[in-house]
Amino acid sequence: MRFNTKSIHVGQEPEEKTGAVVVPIFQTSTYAQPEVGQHKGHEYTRTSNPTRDAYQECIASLENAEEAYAFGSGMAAISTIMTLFKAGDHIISGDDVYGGTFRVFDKIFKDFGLDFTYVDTTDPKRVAEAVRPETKLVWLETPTNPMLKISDIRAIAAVCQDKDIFLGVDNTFMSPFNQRPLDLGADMVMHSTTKYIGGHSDVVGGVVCTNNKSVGEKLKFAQNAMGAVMGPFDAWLTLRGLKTLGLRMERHGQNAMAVAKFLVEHPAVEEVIYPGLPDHPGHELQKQQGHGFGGMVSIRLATDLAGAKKFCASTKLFFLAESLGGVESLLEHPAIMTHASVPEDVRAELGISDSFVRLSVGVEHIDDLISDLEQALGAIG
Ligand code: P1T
Repeated sequence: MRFNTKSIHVGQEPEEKTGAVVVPIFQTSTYAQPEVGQHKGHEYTRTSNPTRDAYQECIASLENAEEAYAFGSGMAAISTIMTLFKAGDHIISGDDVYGGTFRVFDKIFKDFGLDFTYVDTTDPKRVAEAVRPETKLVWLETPTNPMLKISDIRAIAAVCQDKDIFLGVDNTFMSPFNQRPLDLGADMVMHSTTKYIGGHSDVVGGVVCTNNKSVGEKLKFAQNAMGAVMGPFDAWLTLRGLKTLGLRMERHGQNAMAVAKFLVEHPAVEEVIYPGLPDHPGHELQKQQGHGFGGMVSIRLATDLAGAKKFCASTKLFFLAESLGGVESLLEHPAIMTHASVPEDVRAELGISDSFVRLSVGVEHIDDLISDLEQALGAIG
């Protein structure tokens, strides 16, 4: 089956009793057992639930994974991955990651004895140089949030394989439609499914997919033991989102490319960062390792903080909001919003300045989106 067929059919056979073509929401915490010690495949919803199982099977197939485990949020998924490691282990993380990811590493897991080194993963040599005997995991986002830097998954996987280090990729910005890191050598792929996978800004979730049996067993155990699971209704909404993932990603990509091209020409915009633009440093690499460039565009405005705030408050279709990946366009100011927990000097080094704005380009009609940006850029003054 091809991607768009899998997203509609895998794990989604008509229901046995009624023939319902949509997987039901098994909104139950527990399951009646015919006898002590016997059950019909499910005992308790923290451990397993038919709606969540259907969704996990479908998303696993889209990432070309054997197994997938769904969590209550992207951060719950990342936190559960961290529990696979122990005090003294060393983790190499990309230097430009979602602010909440940096925060949980720096403010929580560091105190549990995990040691983190942050490197610019766009150069695989820097990853290799940061490796120590205790290194157990390389964690990367590609494209990164919010600078949209591209890292070579294959090359970094090669660094890890030589040394028995796991490679985990946060694939949130690309979705499995645009990029499948397990095919490129990653051991785990994680998503904030709150974003493109759910796709409608109405549900928070996270998932981890893997082909590594021992990692899968540990994740399954931790999902149940720690209990940061996705509930049945959220799994149902996310499974519904998956059905149109391919269609949406195609339009997100087309719209983002058109928005990027429009912004490049606009005098109020100093810099446009979009991996689909030929002058993006990761453009050729992304062409090789993926199937599209996604819907995220970052810009540096030719103005100051007041001007950037004015722009963000002036768009009408692009809602000023955290998050991304929904059908509706959003924009946000990373320095004040999503990446406020990143120290100021690190933000400055990365280029997350006062005039830096991140756009999540939705699937509305492109002419309306461009008119909206045009009037908001005009309002900067
Ligand atoms: O919000 P949550 O579902 O817990 O996912 C966290 C997360 C993990 N990884 C990436 C790349 C992310 O972008 C996020 C969440 N990001 C936002 C809310 C944001 O606006 O960037």
